Amino acid sequence: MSPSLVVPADNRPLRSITDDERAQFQRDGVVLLRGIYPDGWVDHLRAAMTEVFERDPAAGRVGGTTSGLSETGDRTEMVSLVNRILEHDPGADVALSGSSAPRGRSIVETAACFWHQDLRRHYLSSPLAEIVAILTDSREVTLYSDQLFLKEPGSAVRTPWHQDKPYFLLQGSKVAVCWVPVDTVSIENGAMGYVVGSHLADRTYVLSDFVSKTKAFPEVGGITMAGLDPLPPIESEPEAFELRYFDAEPGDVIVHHWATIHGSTGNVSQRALRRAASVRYAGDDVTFLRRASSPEPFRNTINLADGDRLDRDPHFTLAWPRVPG
Ligand SMILES: O=C(O)CCC(=O)C(=O)O
Repeated sequence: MSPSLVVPADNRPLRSITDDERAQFQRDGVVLLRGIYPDGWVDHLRAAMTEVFERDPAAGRVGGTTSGLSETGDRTEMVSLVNRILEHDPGADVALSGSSAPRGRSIVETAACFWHQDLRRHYLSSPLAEIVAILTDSREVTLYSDQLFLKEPGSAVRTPWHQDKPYFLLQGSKVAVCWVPVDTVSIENGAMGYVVGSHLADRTYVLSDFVSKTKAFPEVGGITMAGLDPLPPIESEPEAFELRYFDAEPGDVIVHHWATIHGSTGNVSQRALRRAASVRYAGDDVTFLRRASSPEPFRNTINLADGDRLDRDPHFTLAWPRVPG
């Protein structure tokens, strides 16, 4: 085992969370916690992510997003996808930063925590679950799933504006997403941006297809957008919204509420790699919901009924309070 994959002994955050940070999470739907994540845990995450990104991309695929039966998650390489779209339709509405053709790789790896044991251990043993317990005021926190993002220099592909809620097989209000960078992140290589306060609208929006600026996710494999609200016009009227972008360093963690609209810039830098893990946790009032809009690659493998506690299915594990061992 690589020395970086040895789990650090100390699993507490580096500092306490202030009352002001808790209030920001509640009020704005997002908070940047600077200098809270210990170096040893950042190194551990970086090593685990590197293993995932560098594995054979064809390994172990079952069916991906279409069947909903994948136990090995799903990977999309966005640069090839965008270039294929542009080849067929040079005027396509793809979400890019800058005007150069995208190059390098931009990977979105969904649900690696279901097959990569070091990542799973990370999410269950690191300080993240305790941070979520504090911000959501929860006695218990369960690991739901994860997504890993790699944006290589020049890849330019933005993450379009979207809300996580319609993607997740959950109901309740205490769902929080920890965005954990393992590289220095700026507006040039993929800063996260949030629509401040958008979680308070009590709406569930049509899913983004994750490639274009405004197109909806395709209704394939039983997925439907029926009953969802159209996403607000952030692309066409950005001045009408309070948009907040964050620079971030390894050691910082950004936590957003699952109903907060967010996205990120593309990597237009010459050399600055940008990798981050997005780790999704459910707090006290959250139960399972077989959501018709959800494209989760594992959605048809879950043996739960609506309203069930998540940890009755082995895909979802209680992360806080920590179980010894
Ligand atoms: O890292 C990114 O570009 C997007 C992250 C994201 O959408 C999320 O954490 O839910």
